Amino acid sequence: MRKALITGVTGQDGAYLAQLLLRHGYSVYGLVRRSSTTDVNDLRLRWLGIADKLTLVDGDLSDLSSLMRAIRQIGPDEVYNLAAQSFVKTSWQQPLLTGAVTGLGGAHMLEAVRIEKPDARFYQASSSEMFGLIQESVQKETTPFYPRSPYAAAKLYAHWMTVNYRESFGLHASSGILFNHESPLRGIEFVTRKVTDGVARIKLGLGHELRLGNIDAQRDWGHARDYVKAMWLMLQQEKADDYVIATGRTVTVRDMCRIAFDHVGLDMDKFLVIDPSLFRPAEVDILLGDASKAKAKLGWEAETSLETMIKEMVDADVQRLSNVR
Ligand code: NDP
Ligand code: GDR
Repeated sequence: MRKALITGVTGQDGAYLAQLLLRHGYSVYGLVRRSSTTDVNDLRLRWLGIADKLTLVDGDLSDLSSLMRAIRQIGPDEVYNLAAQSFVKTSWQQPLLTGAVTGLGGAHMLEAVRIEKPDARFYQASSSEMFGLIQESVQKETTPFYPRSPYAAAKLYAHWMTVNYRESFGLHASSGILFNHESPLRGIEFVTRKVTDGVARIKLGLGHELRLGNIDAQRDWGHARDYVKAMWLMLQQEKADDYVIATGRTVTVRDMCRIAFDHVGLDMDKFLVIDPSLFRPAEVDILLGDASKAKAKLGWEAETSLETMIKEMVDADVQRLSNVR
């Protein structure tokens, strides 16, 4: 039985990836950091009905010794590094923590693999945020990077370390440059989930407005369930490489929001409030990915439309909030 270790297993992608790997017959291990509320940190795994099907091991990305111990004990065939301080806006308030976890944490993982299990295949969760102030209207693997936040700068460091460990030490290390991907398991602070939760609250009479920042920003949004398949496919290739994963369609926050309001029959213009405090010190105005390399080499393509995904998220939030009323 193949063994996989996922860091960030309690997050959105970690939960979906664990589900996918279990379906493929893997023995799945998830790294979790210590928390005072251990009874809620596996909420997403429970939502997917897989909490009792994987093994959780203690560790923190900022503590190299805990990562080395975990890898030594498990002896994984595949390691997926998904853990990060992943909220871009917080990275301006906690730039050093973001650097330590999202950036240096990636190097810690690479070191732990190189020292303890150099034949393991390694996946690094890189991000379209690295393109930042965009240099080409459609971004692909060869597009120059220009990070616009402490988060993006930290991701860029981990990305180049992944490339460097592949080239220097021959590690089977791949980096997925994933564009935004969402789901009902998305953290509530990210804009799609904030919108679907807000719309559900208004629909149920639990809220009266939705406050957003820059609604002119454009993103290439896909579904997390589709995107974790690409992560797995990258590690099934004979040669490690880097891939852009995207839908090839970009939409404004405003239009994404309208899909959610329309779905429950509400007029967005009556409830949407622009709150300047939600604007960022520097913005990534538009992202649009070209995933043709992933299509050609991995046979991967996005399957879920933005409309289908937003409706699924609104419905899940309506159901969740109806249950707690
Ligand atoms: P989430 O924010 O949902 O999950 C982040 C995970 O990292 C959580 O499990 C969290 O644990 C864990 N974590 C945070 N800090 C540490 C630490 N110091 N040590 C160990 N674990 C830690 O992120 P997503 O699932 O959305 O994203 C997965 C990865 O992909 C991230 O690296 C993200 O930056 C990247 N990415 C995401 C994209 C997206 O659109 N979703 C796009 C491109 C890249 P806890 O539950 O304890 O907080
Ligand atoms: P992003 O996602 O920063 O692209 O990073 P987020 O959903 O936070 O923002 C997307 C865009 O929406 C605008 N926006 C708002 N965003 C939030 N969160 N809240 C608001 O109220 C709001 N109003 C407008 C933002 O300014 C931005 O332009 C995500 C994360 O998952 C990263 O970890 C990942 O690397 C990238 O996607 C790809």
